Amino acid sequence: MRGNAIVALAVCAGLAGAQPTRPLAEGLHRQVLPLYRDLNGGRVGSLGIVGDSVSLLDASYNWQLRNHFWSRFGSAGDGYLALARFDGNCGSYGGGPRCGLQSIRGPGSFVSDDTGPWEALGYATPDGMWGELRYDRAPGNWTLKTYGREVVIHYTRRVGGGPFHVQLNGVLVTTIETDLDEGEPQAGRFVLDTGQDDPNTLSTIRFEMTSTLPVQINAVEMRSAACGLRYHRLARGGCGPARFMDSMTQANADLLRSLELDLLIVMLDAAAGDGNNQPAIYRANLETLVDWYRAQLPGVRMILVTHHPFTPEIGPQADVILDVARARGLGFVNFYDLFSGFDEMNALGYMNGIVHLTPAGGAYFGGYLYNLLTAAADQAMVADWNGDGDFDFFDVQAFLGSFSGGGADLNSDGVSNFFDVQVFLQAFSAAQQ
Ligand SMILES: [Ca+2]
Ligand SMILES: [Ca+2]
Repeated sequence: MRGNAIVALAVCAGLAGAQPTRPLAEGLHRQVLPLYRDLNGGRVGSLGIVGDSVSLLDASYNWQLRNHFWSRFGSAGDGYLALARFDGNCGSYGGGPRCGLQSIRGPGSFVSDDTGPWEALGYATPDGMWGELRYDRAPGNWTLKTYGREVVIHYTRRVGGGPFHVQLNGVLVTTIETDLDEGEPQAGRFVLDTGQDDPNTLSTIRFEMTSTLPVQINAVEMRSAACGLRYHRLARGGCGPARFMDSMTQANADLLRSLELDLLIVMLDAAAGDGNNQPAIYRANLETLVDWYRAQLPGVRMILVTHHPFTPEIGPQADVILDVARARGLGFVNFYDLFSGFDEMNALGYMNGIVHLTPAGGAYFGGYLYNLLTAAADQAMVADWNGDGDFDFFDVQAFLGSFSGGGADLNSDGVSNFFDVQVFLQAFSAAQQ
């Protein structure tokens, strides 16, 4: 009896003292498969990242992640980029790689902030960001220099909106009407063919309003003539799930669908409206937002990523993110447990201030995430042997068929033997997790 009691006590003490261990990654294989199938198949792979300033700034991990994809698979263009206060750079200034366009704002042109609370015009956009032309004695106008063979102009149609001209390299291309008779704002888009096949040459696009009515133009989406990765920046500084919930609108849903995403990464910590470090409120908001994306973007795979450990408050949020991902069968990536905290990351030269990343920090986390996603994808493509997007018995059957036909040399040593079976089973087992 006494022995049993001691054992029971020890077990309880052991449980009470045990720290919950979060995996560094989970459930990635299923999520990355469509993106890498497109990329490996010589098609366009479309990736969006919903995030805060950590997924916005030019030195950050997101551009470095994109560059890894570009160097292996090519660039399908610079993607969606909002016309906000920070609209990237062309590589001519700033601390990071090329991340966008060159904006020459004329009189009567206004932009949203890139940080903090949403304004009403932002409800129609994925990141709360927008540009607007207004009439102030003269028609407002705006000139952009963009990359890409095609430039998709994302504007908003709304009651009271006016028409605007689109010029390409000084020549009038079209006049777009943004008025609606009634109802909620709607997503509008115009695909402009620049005729420019060189992905590194800028085209000059000019918008000019043609009445006294305001015109809302939110973003350009830059599409190169080539295949490869197209990365869409969908981030806004200082915002968590509660802020992004302002954009759970029909206009934004239609805009997001038009990006034809293969994979959506969500990396949001608790910010204003998320309960001031009360994990239950953060959880409810994250669930609401993630479930809205899942409902509006059926078939788009999703990975939830924690922040790096710049503050211990990220820890409980990492637990929430893992739970939310697990309950929905989404992917999970855990930056939080990669380092012990700010001091360690700062000593490595990764921190710019107390939250943001230096170019070295951006390079580290971008490279780390790329390797993680790519390793999962390499296994996923082996595990889904019959190429139907699922990992199941039929893949085992199909693999054994290939194996007995001598066509399963997975380790590239010239023969199909037991070691190739091992590679397949390892990939298949990892893909099930
Ligand atoms: Ca399969
Ligand atoms: Ca072999």
